[in-house]
Amino acid sequence: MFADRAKIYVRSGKGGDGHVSFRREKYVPSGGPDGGDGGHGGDVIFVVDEGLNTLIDFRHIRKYKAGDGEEGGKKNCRGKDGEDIIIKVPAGTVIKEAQSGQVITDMSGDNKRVVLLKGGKGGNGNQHYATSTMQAPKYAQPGQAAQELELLLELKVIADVGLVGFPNVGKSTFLSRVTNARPKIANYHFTTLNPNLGVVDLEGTGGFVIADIPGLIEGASEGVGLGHEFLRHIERTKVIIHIVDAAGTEGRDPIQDIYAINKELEAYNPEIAARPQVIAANKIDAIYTEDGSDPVEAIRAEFEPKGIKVFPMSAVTGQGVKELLYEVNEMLQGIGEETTVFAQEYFPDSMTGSVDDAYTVTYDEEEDEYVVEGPKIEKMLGYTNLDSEKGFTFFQNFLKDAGILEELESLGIQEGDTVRMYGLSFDYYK
Ligand SMILES: Nc1nc2c(ncn2[C@@H]2O[C@H](COP(=O)(O)OP(=O)(O)OP(=O)(O)O)[C@@H](O)[C@H]2O)c(=O)[nH]1
Ligand SMILES: [Mg+2]
Repeated sequence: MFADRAKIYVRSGKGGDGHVSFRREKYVPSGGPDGGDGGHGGDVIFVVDEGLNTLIDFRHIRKYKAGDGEEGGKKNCRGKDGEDIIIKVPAGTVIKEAQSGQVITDMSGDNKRVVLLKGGKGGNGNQHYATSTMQAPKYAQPGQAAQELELLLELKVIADVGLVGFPNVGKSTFLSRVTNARPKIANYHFTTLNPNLGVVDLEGTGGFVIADIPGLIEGASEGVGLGHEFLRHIERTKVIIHIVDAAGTEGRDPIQDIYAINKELEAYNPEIAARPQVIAANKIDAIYTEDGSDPVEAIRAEFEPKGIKVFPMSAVTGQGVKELLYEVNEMLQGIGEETTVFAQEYFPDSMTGSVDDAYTVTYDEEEDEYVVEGPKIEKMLGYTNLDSEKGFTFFQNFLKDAGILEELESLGIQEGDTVRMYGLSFDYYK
């Protein structure tokens, strides 16, 4: 398991309830309503932190909750808002809904700050509900509910060029030679466990970013070695440098190696396999063959007819490295600027506003009453003066249009039965 995937739970803050209270004044027998509004719940906000490059922090803390809004108080006192929670992630983090795996947002490019879950709105205090006919409203609006989601965070680094190849072929050596990055280099397999990024500062060009990833081996797509999950880090790259040990220092045949790696790329994602590729025939300083044949020529003869260019090089001595870089730069120029950005597939309720439409209709056996609840109902109750005939007709029409009457009927409601909504009760008549 790499530190570039994490599953976390997030919850926004609940809105504080509105308050019911009445003014107490000397010589005034019963004052007007002065119940304050509830505070808003805190939002769940994701921001990009350029200083981060792994999701390791999310292995230790898995639950992230914003603060709840406080209840309103007497004397029109508004409840305190709940605190937002700000979650910092590295650039290139793709946020998905955990169950479906669908993308909610891709924290890359200009997308540096996203309100993923909005806090619930605070409820209105009873100060809002006084009307000429209802002087002493005993109703206040409850705060909106909190929202929660299980999220999958996946880091897909943003680089122009990806390095692929077997372990030990010299990927990290190459990165350290051509960029400012200083990855670990060692003569054993799987030295690299997390991706390394480096910037190539090539004379006369704008430069580009290279991602060095762990080595692949045959069967990686079935989980052999480190598996192939980390290939997600080259999903956004435009060009692939396929590094092969042309000297065959571990006894493998370079041509077979190239085919084996390409097969693994294909198994992970055919789109990556189809991306423009160049072959870096590395370790030419170590080539020795008994019959004097040139393995680089063999690689060329095999792959150049397929349109893949082959560059002999030594990442250790630096021989041939410049030629390869200029070719890659040329390829990048031809492809243009845009990086792959993952489009939104999953829409949390609070991003679309549809949370306001939700309502429930239930039957309360104990009280022998039908209960209608939901934020939209509350809102309507808040706006409507039910004491006036006009207001009441308006509210009835709303119940009909929203499909609530139909639901009540399907639950078996009879004329004269009681319907309860947020502290208001009335009898049902057609
Ligand atoms: N002779 C020679 N040795 C090289 C060359 N490039 C790399 N090496 C050596 O090969 C070994 C592996 O190099 P790394 O750069 O760590 O290889 P890697 O592909 O990043 O390996 P993993 O991270 O394990 O996948 C080290 O001992 C390097 O010194 C080269 O051009 N010539
Ligand atoms: Mg390495």
